[in-house]
Amino acid sequence: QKYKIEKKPLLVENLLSPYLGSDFKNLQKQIVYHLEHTLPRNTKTFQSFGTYLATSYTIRDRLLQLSHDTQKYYNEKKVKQACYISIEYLMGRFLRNAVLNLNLEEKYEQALAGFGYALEDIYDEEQDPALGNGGLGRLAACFLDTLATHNYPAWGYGLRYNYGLFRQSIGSEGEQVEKTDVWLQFPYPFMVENHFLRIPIGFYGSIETYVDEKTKGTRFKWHPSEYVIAQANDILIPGYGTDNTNTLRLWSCRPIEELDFDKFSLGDFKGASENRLNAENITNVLYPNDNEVAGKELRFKQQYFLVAATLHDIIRRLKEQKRTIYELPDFAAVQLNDTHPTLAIPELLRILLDEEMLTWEEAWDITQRTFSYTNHTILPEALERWPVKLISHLLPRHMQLIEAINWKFLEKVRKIDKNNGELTKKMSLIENSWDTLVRMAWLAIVGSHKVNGVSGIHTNILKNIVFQDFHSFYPNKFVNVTNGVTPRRWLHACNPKLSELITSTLKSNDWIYDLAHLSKLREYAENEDFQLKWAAIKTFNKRKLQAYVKKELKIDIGCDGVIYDIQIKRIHEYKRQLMNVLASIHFYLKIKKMSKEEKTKVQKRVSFIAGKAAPGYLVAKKIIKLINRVSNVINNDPEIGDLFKVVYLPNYSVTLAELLIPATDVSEHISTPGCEASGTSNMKFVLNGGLILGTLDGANLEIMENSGEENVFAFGITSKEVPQVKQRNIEQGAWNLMPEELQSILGIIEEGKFGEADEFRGLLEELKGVDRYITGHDFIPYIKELENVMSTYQKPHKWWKMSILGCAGSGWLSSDRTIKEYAEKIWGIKPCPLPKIESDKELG
Ligand code: GL7
Repeated sequence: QKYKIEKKPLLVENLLSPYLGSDFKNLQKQIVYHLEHTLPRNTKTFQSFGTYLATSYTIRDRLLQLSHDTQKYYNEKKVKQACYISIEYLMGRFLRNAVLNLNLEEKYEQALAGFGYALEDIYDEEQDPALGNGGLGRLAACFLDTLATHNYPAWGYGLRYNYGLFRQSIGSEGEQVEKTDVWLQFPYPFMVENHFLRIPIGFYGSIETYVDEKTKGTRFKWHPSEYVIAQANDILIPGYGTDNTNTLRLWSCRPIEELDFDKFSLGDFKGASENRLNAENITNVLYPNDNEVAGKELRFKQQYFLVAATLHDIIRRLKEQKRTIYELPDFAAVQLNDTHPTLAIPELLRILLDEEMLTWEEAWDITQRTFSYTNHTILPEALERWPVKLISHLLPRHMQLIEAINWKFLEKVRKIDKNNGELTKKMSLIENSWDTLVRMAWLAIVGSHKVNGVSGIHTNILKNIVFQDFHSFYPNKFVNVTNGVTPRRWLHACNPKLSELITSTLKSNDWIYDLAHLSKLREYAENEDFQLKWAAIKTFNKRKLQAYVKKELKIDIGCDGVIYDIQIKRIHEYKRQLMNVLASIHFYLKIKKMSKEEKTKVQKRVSFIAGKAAPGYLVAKKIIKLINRVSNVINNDPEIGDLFKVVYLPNYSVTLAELLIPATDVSEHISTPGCEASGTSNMKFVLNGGLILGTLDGANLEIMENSGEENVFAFGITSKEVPQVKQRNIEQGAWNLMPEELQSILGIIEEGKFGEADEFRGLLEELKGVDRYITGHDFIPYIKELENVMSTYQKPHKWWKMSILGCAGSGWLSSDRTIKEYAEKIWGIKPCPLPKIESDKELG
């Protein structure tokens, strides 16, 4: 039985467009209209893909209308808005989310049923736009959903890459194979190309110096020698149960001149389109690195292109409201999502000084009040530093301004530097090491009024270790805002049965936009009847995954009584997928040694791993290969049968996560403590009744606080203890400290049990030598905790109680809570809901 959600009239229906009525017959007319006029197909050539496109265009119409109303209203009210600049957005599929947020699911179901289609199948026709790598990009997408749902005036700004994150498959040797993600080969109905908004962006060139007649002061002007055009592409973001519809504006790059006609006339056809190809290059591809800097000139160009177009747009919108540039910090709070958009700081300064003719003091004050910066990682390989030479060449005026910022900043530092310039050197925005480099994080800190980490432990590490000097210098600048995830996509949409059970149990669906309501589930944690329902939903979701594995990988896995143990995330040494697969070898060998009798007592388990490796990250690619080789041996060993399986799922994506997370019994978040800034998938698993097997790192710690320590399978040392262990590894050699069990597993790999002995030598040498991620040290506690997971699973009452309590404690993990904190602590923005116009007649 389906729970009926209260219907709220859409503002748009009351205003003008009877065409957009939401009666199912009206929806059918709209779908047929698009089928015939936009695609164009006809009712005889109806197929699922065409139906998906036509259906999506009807949603886009509705959202366009709502977004016009929203912008008009925000402009009238002159409200302050958040502008989130991020070089990545990992949005996931759009259609289901929009239909649910607009509360139109039943109507669309009915409309499509009339054409012989199930809405569920139509959802599956959509590609998953992968314009991001991992957590950082997915967080940005969750934030957009929350901002719209809670009626915050907000914009997202990013890049519309021609090619998203590569598609991954697994080759015959178990290796990762990468293919280009040509996501724009078919139209993407949810992105509206905005041809009216084209902004010229300059590069290279020279700086002119002149005397300002009025003030007699020296002024500068940058004359770029090359220009490209930034064109806006808007994705409209519906909120759940509200008319407010925000915009994610993605810039794509176009040439100033499409075709060089002179060259064309001379027969130089290739040269004639050079301009276009060079320009398109800028937004051609998403760099596939996660937690690592690519360091390529083209990436730097992408970063500048993004911020220059964005600031131009923000200032244009400010001026449209007839406001002055001095009001910028009251008009927009600009959030820098990591250091990738840091060039916004010198760019704004340039605009204010060279174009708006402000004084340095005025310009710097406005800049600092406008920006704030989120740090997402402390891994040294991810902290951006760009060569001064490269910046000077590409953006000469910006380099000059960075030097000026540094000069003025260091003047203040010198006053407190008691140690022979040591502090000044440490805090300088420009570093002299193997090259002269600009430290982007330092620049972001100095140019912002607030800097935040993304979990309690991460912010503490920032304050006390990574940015310690800056924290002493600016004691009020650093704040924590723990990450969160949207319960719309990550529970309501991806796990409809659980959503229904929660709504019917709580007799309200308020939890969908106020997740704290989940705490009321606590009283059902030990209720047998509720536990049975809860467990049945898990089984239902596991069956779906089981069918997927059979269909896609031709592997038979069990379901009832089998633990689904899942680790899904980018492949990275610090995330320790290697430790996971080494443990699988351990359990495999253990089962092989068992008698028949002993085998009957084994808790069955499937260990799933999914995740991509950056194409240039060779160690991570080796780890994928090892997992696949191990999986091949274990899954085909008749002595093991269905007792244990290892399944590597290729091409991990948001869509795959939506299938996996609801089907998980236990998920692994086993990073070396101190390395995972937060992690956000851990939150999604808890929300869906999955238990966590994890280390004392990132948001795992906050999950333990909120859901109860006893409801998490935690193991291992604290981040504070890690440096000592590392030091011991260096001094004594990790091999000498390694437990025997692990030594013998490494021996078996070296003997060539999983392919040629040489294949994995590099991986093993690291473990035996320094073992930077302390796998050896944590191996035994990890195995023990896994055993604890398996024995707990055999006590269903305890297991389901833990699962329900985990979920009940996850109110804190909502991105709605996160955004409220940003709005209050950092941005100073308030919700601005569109007024509801009461209407007694349903149009359509
Ligand atoms: C990350 C962190 O690694 C991850 O722990 C965090 O949850 C996420 C969002 O804050 O940001 N930092 C980073 O560079 N990437 C992340 O996923 C790619």
